[in-house]
Amino acid sequence: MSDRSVVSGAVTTDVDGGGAGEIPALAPRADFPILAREVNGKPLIYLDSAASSQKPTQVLDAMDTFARTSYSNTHRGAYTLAEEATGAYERARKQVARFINASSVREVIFTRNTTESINLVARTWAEANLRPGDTVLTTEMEHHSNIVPWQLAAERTGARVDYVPLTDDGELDQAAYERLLETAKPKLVALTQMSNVLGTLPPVKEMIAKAHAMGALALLDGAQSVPHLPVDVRALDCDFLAFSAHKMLGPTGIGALWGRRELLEAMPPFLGGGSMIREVKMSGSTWADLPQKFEAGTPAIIEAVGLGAAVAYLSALGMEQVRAHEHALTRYALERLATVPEIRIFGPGAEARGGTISFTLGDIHAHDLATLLDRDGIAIRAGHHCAQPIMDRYCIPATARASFYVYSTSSEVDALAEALERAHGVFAL
Ligand code: C6P
Repeated sequence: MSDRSVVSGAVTTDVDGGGAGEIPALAPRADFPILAREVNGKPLIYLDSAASSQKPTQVLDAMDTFARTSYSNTHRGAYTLAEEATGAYERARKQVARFINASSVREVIFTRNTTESINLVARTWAEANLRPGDTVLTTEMEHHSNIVPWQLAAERTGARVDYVPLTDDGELDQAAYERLLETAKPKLVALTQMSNVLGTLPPVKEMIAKAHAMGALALLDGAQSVPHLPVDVRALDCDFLAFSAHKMLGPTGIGALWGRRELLEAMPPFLGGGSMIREVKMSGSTWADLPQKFEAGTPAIIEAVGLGAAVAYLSALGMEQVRAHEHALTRYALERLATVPEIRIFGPGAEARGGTISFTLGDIHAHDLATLLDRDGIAIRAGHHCAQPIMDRYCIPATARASFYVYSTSSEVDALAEALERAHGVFAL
């Protein structure tokens, strides 16, 4: 990684960003081989990092080298490769623990992704703790991964799910939140740290403090925050945090659940099988210590190494710089996109959001827009983004969504705005 990569959101002349007045990429674009390809004869402009980010050579090489030289199963053999593989896997856990400032490496459970991490809590903690009439409080702004597991838990336990409503500006209604804490007395508040549709960054620290004051635990969905902001579980004082490697420069197939040690220790296991036991008798079994208790079966070993390399790459960039870069780009994008005729941008202003912008353009369907932009080599996402309650709240079937990351530049924002202007012209005919 070059020294230049730590210059954040600066307005400079730069090979990674174009001419003077540009916001260059924070990370060297040459680190990301896929960004050199063309799509439909045009240079790829990748604006769908909120769905899945691209991987730098450093991550690809770390996985490749490990697979070529040190791969075997973990925690099982007494031979050299098994020790090396176990060491690499556990090093990745330490890197993740440090990245989120966990107080113990045992508090980091590797899962497949954010979805599995939340389901783990919604099966084990919820079944052990929820009783008929209890409430889990989530919000109208959540991804389905932070709604459906609680609905399923409620069906199994007789508890109910309540929702903090959204305001017209795409914020969580804080007065309603306080009312719901008072009236519903939830056992747990399940809250996103950043909306994957509106980009909103709710005031989670204050919301967690209020939840605790009312005796509720707080789970954070960090799928969109951990890749883009400094996240410190001790400073936030949350009880659980869920996130996915593939949105933070790492591979698919691995994510993490961080949980407070005493809570994880008290929770029953999630999946049963190899690796998660202390002793198995035909009359019954006992469980391994954390984190193995929650890691049944052969884990995603190569992917863990990739996640470790992704964390190292992001740490070298600096998460404050990542946030500053995306903030600068988002502020620029909100201004530039506002000049596109008939555009409607959802969510709050740049100060209260991350680098994800959802919009509609006149009555052009979001899917048509995404298809048209693809002809210009521009990748954006279209649909309900697994957040149908948000679509219902704003009475829309879908949005188009552009999202930024460490390799994004203001030239790409300009290309997006110009392509939208052309699309508007085509559909206006
Ligand atoms: N959002 C998007 O395009 P998984 O699929 O388990 O890695 O992540 C689920 C998830 C949970 N919470 C939030 C806030 C998310 O944004 C996501 C994934 C992608 O918005 C895919 S739908």
